[in-house]
Amino acid sequence: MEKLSVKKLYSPFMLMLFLFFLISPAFSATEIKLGLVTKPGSAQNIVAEKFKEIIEQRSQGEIAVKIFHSSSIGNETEILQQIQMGSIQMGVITSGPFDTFDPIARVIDYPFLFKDNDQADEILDGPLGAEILKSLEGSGFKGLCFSENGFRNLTNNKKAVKSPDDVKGLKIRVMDSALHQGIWKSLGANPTPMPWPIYTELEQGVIDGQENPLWVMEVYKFYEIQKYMTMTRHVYSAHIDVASLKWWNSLKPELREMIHKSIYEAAVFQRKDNRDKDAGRLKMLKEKGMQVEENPDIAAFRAKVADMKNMELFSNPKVQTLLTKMLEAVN
Ligand code: EAX
Repeated sequence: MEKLSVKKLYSPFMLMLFLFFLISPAFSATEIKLGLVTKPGSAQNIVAEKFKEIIEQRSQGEIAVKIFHSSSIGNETEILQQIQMGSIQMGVITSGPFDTFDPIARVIDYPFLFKDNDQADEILDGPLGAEILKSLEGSGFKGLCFSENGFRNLTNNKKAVKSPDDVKGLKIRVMDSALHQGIWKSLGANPTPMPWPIYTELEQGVIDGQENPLWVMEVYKFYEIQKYMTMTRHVYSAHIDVASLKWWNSLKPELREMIHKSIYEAAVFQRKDNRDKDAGRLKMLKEKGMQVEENPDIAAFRAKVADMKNMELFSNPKVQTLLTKMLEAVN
């Protein structure tokens, strides 16, 4: 057998190979896998695309974003689990499903909390929003900022709904969230938790209705299968834009700052985009034949959920304290 000579080891080829491995990390981009459950054109995907555009340009190739949309890597709860483990780096996820991981997220979705978009921005971009983002670190998430789904409205295929009396017995699909189930139980409906998407279930009548912001009725063509819409605006639905804490802690501070700044810019862009489009959407949904109740008896809806702050759902002291602060801040 031929002996491995020192001369061979130091051959020019070996030297080049060694040098290549030494410097290669400098050339390889950091890939961010980002998960979401909705499709192109959706609120979540608009945030993700904008973030990709900003960060890839700003980092001059150091960061590459790969978007996994349409539940291709799982539903919202499953994406969050992958983010916790660090196999997925980021997500644009509706606030509702976070409450399985940290009940603090419930506070955002408290019924009839924010009076309008400006108030939602002011509070979620301020110190109370920061408390929520910080709290998520306890579950392995780096909460970065809030983008939006928007104010949620009820649709159904059974009857026109003007007051909570009309809701009685309706089978309403809700997100995987104890709070959302609680809200619809308090309103007298029959809430059924189900992950996104839900078109087939609505079409087949497994559920009578659902609740979501206007963009959803447009992008998912719910006007084809839901006759009635009521502008309940019962919950302001945020997305929490998150990263895996494990991954985040492994990044250089400059990179963290760049990511944080870029996702926040994307979120601000998307909130405005979403709001700018709402009037046109309402018009279009009516043209498509939806029967819209624009002035439901909101006072009656509010009265049905007025006691929710005293429910078991909010009994955790950290959650109760934040909810109290929030309710004071919106008044
Ligand atoms: O954005 O599950 C839901 O109802 C969410 O709002 C959905 O992801 C659409």
